[in-house]
Amino acid sequence: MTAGMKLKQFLLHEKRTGVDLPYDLIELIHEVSITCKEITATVSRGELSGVLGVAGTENVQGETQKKLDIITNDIMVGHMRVSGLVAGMGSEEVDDPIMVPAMERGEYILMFDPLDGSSNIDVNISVGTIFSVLTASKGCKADPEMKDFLQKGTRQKAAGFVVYGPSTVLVLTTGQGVNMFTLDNRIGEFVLTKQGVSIPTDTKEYAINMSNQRFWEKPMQEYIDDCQLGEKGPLGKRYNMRWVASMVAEVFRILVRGGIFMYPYDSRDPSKPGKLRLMYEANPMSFIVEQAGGMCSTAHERIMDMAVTDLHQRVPVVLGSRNEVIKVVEYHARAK
Ligand code: AHM
Ligand code: MG
Repeated sequence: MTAGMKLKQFLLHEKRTGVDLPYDLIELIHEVSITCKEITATVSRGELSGVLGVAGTENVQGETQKKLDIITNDIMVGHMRVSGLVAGMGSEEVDDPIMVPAMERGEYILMFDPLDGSSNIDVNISVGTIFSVLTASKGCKADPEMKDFLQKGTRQKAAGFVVYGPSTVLVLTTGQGVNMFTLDNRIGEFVLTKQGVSIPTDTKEYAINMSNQRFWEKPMQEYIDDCQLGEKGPLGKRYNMRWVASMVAEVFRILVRGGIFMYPYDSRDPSKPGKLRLMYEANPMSFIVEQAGGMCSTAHERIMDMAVTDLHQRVPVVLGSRNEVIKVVEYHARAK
């Protein structure tokens, strides 16, 4: 009966069947999805829109910004600022929390990476938008405080991402499992195409940027060495490897057919224990993966339980098929 439902129809249907989904949260998710339609339209024009290449600026993390990082950030901020649904926002591309004027203020905090995997944009490989929804403690009555932005992953009310690939797909959780909605360009709507996504418990496929191997912790190096030994090694199976360098595409693949994705601890710079950011990459992806029956860890602790100290905090990430993530955690535990 739910097959073919449009995104908002489906969320309203879930509410009617007893799921705890405030109307404002449904509206917020719907508005984010509209923003992502604008982003996919912009991204898919590629060279035609003259927006490929670097912008000549750096974000707070010292990374070179692509023109599309800035354009997509402006699309999201511009749209959500006047939605009447958010009190503040946190973006990968903006150093400080973004406050919303009092008359437009809503109940929620929206964290987002407007264009994840943007190093891939010029070479025409999938990119995406990741988002996480938190509540503001004072609601729409006052500006949110820093503590409202720095909430643990377990406090997320919703999380999702949209992958701009051969098709544009929105992956969403509100804490009741994971559903996928494919953008039907003929009608301009995200339509439910997969309900109750479940990640296979076991896998033979790993994703990691091998060029960083010498900077990883010893247990991570040992785990990957053992993967490469295949069926003759201690893990007893022949693995396959993938690396897209777009987390949205990697997590999408894991949701569809299982796998393990790692961007592990890296010793190069103690202030950057990992590459990925907790608030708008690791936490939302963890919420989605856990809701699909997978597991997410730094290799030492559950990501969604981590204390938050900084809007742009970086964390090591190991996520995917449950039994494989457990193995990586065990390699690290044995080394203690
Ligand atoms: P970004 O948000 O600046 O695009 O960085 C995050 C991306 C992830 O999507 C991906 O997993 C990783 O960076 C790839 O990193 P690398 O280029 O080191 O392989
Ligand atoms: Mg990113």
